Amino acid sequence: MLLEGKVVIVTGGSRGIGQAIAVACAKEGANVAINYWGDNDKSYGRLSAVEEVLADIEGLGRRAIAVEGNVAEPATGVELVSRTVEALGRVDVLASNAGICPFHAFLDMPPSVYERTVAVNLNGAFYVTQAAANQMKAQGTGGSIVATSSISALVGGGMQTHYTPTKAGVHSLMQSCAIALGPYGIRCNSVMPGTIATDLNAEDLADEEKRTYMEKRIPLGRLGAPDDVAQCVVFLASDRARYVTGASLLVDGGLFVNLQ
Ligand code: RM4
Repeated sequence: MLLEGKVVIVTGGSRGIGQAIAVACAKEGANVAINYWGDNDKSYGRLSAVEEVLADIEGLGRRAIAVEGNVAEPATGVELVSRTVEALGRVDVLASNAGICPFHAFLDMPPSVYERTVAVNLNGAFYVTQAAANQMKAQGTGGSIVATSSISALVGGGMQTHYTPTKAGVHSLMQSCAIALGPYGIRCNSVMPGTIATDLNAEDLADEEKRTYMEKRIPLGRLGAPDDVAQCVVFLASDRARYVTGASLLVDGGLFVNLQ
């Protein structure tokens, strides 16, 4: 029970890595608020993505709320934090995770695709981190912020020229926030997932050749699962990582170091 009694916010918490983080934190004893956006609250005959996460967390005996909002809007983070405090009493951990990656070539990338990617991935991380940090500061008992950066903060992708700079930015944001928020006992770190099979890359990896190529590049021999990342977020969020701030943890099965 690494997060017993803690309150955790997860942005982009209805699917993919965020969903795994939300459930993993609940398994460790946390009450959880998830942010989501888009169609994830719509049920098409069965439980919606949001309902499913809430049910999973409640099934573990924890409390959960879901708050809709586009993290790119500065007001979303503020509302997310106040709704969390209202329902769950406080905020101890933020997993700043919401992100998009609409794979696209560089030379003809429309400004709208570029700008939306920066708005959600980087601006969103900034605004939500700012809102959560202000709440943690007011509580006076420290806190932990873990951002979902990416292996793409360190290496490029020809179809990701809009996305990789945002992930480098998220990593840099955590480094600077570690300095800005250290005096309040708020730790700021990032995880850098490699290739994790989620909805974000489902289309890209539906190409059998690309999928096999990626798998072959990974020394541990398989794509990552969302929970592989979530377990590392739990560690960084918990007191086990009490002296870790400004750090980043690659969670990539060895992909980054695999030159030859
Ligand atoms: C990652 C990396 C992965 C890709 C995801 C969407 O940072 O590039 O290979 O699947 O982004």
